[in-house]
Formats: sequence, C-alpha cells, structure tokens
Amino acid sequence: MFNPDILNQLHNLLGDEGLRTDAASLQTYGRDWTKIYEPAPSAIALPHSTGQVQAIVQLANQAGFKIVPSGGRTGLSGGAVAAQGELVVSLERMNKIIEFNAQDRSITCEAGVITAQIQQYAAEQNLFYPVDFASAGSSQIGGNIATNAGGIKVIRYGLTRQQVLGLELVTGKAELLKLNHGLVKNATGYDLRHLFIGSEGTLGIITQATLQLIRAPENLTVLVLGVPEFAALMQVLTRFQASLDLSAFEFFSDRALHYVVHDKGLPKPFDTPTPYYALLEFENDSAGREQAALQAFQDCLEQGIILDGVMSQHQTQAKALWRLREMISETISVYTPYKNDLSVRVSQVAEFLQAVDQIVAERYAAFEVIWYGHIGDGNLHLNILKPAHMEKAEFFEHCTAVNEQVFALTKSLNGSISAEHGVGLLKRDYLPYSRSPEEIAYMRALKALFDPNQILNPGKLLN
Ligand code: 2HG
Ligand code: ZN
Repeated sequence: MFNPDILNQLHNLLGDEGLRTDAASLQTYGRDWTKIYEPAPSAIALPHSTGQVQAIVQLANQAGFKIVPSGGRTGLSGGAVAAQGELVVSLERMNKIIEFNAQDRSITCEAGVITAQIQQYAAEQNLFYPVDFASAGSSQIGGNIATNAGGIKVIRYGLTRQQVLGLELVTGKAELLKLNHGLVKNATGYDLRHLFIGSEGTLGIITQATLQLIRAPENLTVLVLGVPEFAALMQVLTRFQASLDLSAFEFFSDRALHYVVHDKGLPKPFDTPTPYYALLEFENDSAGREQAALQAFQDCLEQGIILDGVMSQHQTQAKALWRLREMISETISVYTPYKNDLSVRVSQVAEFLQAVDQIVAERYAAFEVIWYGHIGDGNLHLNILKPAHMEKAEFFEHCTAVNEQVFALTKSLNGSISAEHGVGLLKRDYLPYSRSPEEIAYMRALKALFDPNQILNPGKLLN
C-alpha cells in the first residue's frame, strides 16, 4: 500500500474524481479477463488529460512506485493485471474523439475511447474502422494499440498497427512524444511509433492516437461451411481465395458449436453434423462475386472438402452466423479454460493443426478441447476446459507441462506462442520460444532506454 504522502500527492494532482482506493475499485481495475491473478493495486488513478498522465509518471519516478496502464482490461494474458501494489492508471476518462478529417479519412481520439465507438463513428461518416473482435464493446483504443490487437478481419485489413497514423504518448521518463503526426509517408528514419504499438504499456502510456479509416465494405456476406477434417480447412481457404478477396476466414470445432448452441441458445447453421466449421466473409458488391462464391461452394462440395453450408441472405442473418464464432470465448469462459493462442505461417497451418492434434490426443486425452481461431491468418486458439472435479491448480499444472511440447512444436515452425493476445504475465516465461536471445536483449535495452527506473508495467512481457 502507498504511504499517505504519496496518496496525498496523487490526490492533489487528480482530485476526488481522479483517485480511488475503495476495495471494489481495486478489485475491478486490478484485473483483466485473465482471471488467474489476484488483484492487489494500491490505488486507481483516472487522469483526464495528457498533462495529468505526465505528472503521474513524474511522481512515480520520484517516489518509486510502479504503474499499470489500463484500458478496457479485456486482455487474456494478464497484461493489465495489478497484483503487486501498483498504481493503476486508467485512461477511461480520456474518452473524447478530438478530430475527424474527411480528406485524410482519419480520426484523432484520446486513448480511452471504446473500440466500438470508433467503429460507430466511422460508420456515421460512411467509412470503416476495420479492427474488430468480440470484446470491441469494452476494449479501448489505447489498449488495442498497446497490444496491437488483431481479431477477425486481419486476413483483409491487417492488425491495429496498420491503422495507426499517429501517436501521442508519455514515456517511462515522463517525456511527451508525438509520433508520425498522421502522415501516410514519412521516411525519416526509425519509426518509433511502431515500437510502442504492441509494447504492452512497458515503454510508455499512449494518450492519443490518429487512426486511418477506410472505405466501408458493401453487403458483407457470410458463409458457414461444414468441413470433415482439419486437412480440408485450408483447401477450402485456397479454393475460395482463388476467386474472392475474403475479409474473414475463421474456423471452430463441433464442440465449440455445441457450447454456443446449448449454453447460449444460438441456432445451428444447418442440420448436418460436421467435425469442423469454416466461417467465411466476403464483400458481395456485384452479382459476379456472389456467383464466384456459389461456384467455389459447389466445387468444394464436389471435392468432398465440405459437407454442407449456408450463405447469409441479409445482414441480420450474417450477424447471426458471426455470433456462432464470436460467442465461443465468452461461452466457454465459465469452464475455466486454459488458453493457447498460437500462430504459424498460413502455408504451415495444415501441418501445424495435425501436429497439435496429435499432442492433444496424447496429452489431453482426458480433457475437453475446444478448437477455433482465425486460421485464414495462421492463428489458432486452442482452449482446454477444466474438468469440473479437478482443482484449478492441478489443472493448470498439467496444462503448463503440455505447453513445453506445444511451444517446442511452434518454435520448430518459427511460429508464435502468442499470436494476438500478447505476452503479459501469462506468456512471459515462454518468450524464448518465439524470440531469440539477441532479440530479447534488444527488447531489454529498449525498456531501459524509455523506462530506466522500470516504472511501467513491471514484470509484463519481460521479467
Ligand atoms: C477470439 O478470437 C478471441 O475469440 C478470444 O481472441 C480467444 O478465448 C480465446 O481463446
Ligand atoms: Zn482471437
């Protein structure tokens, strides 16, 4: 806990509105969606300006306390957990959209704006913010940038990184940096903006961002296809990509579908039971595209790489089909899943799925395994459900032991042990499976450069 002097100084800086120490707030702001770690922050700061953020970081350097930067706390790797008496700095009161520029098709906003509000604002301008995922209704843009959030449209539009035209942030030394100023082109050396994107709040606290908006896609149409085996999934992707630009290619297993149908009451896409399902989305803006999709569907049926399927006829149906995929994570969260978030190159997904399946069959034989993910971009989410009778500690211990095998496989393919959920606390000790000792040494050197007193998000990403 902070001594009264620090609390006083914070109070002088932030006022009643900007500082909380009540037990409920400490609980709420001290955790993210990981739910493994017991929150124990000392206090919660809610600054309303970049100047206040700077003053907080200055004070932390002087007084020697640590800071956990905090967005919507929807992360799944403990990146926003405060379990060591830190000060949580929540950006939630910095939630203004500052400027929209129609000619640049850009939006500048404070870091605490909710992702869905950016999407909504873009739609009102007949434009599109393409980063999307199930937690868009709670996650904040600052957190999205700090974790380089991915989601369901990466195959077509890329990750959050691709949308960031400018950043304002406060470093661990309490300096204010304004990076790239909304420029599309800027070939003036090291692009520091990209260092902070995905840095998980370990180098600086993002306070503002300028984001690129793009043309809104027309008549997005969704197909859900029943697939008989892993090997067929990527063949389906190849066939559809031969004639269409897909804006999503997701998959989920029949067990994943089972949970959203039984626990959430969602309707099945069709009656034929199949082991796997692929969900595809494309922009259906001409009769030619619909024809191409139907032809691909027909070809896949004839080749036996799909067994059945459905194509949305209107936006309500498209949204309903998306819910089958988007609701999986929330639905299974009550079964205390152990989460893997892995990626390999798209061309290696088929081989990877088969090899993971073999490990799972051997090592998780007694457990229920839920497969899903964004395999059109190489990302697999593998969730293992805790058996009801098993203690949490024993379950996690078992899963951790299997990690070694899964991560060794991932490493052998030069894949990533955290494709989009970040490293945080949960994956920190596994970083060497995806990054070389030289890379990690450079990461440490960068940390020392921007945050020499190790004030920001201690223990996250690097130990
Ligand atoms: C998703 O794709 C999210 O639904 C969550 O990234 C994945 O819960 C998970 O493992
Ligand atoms: Zn995901």
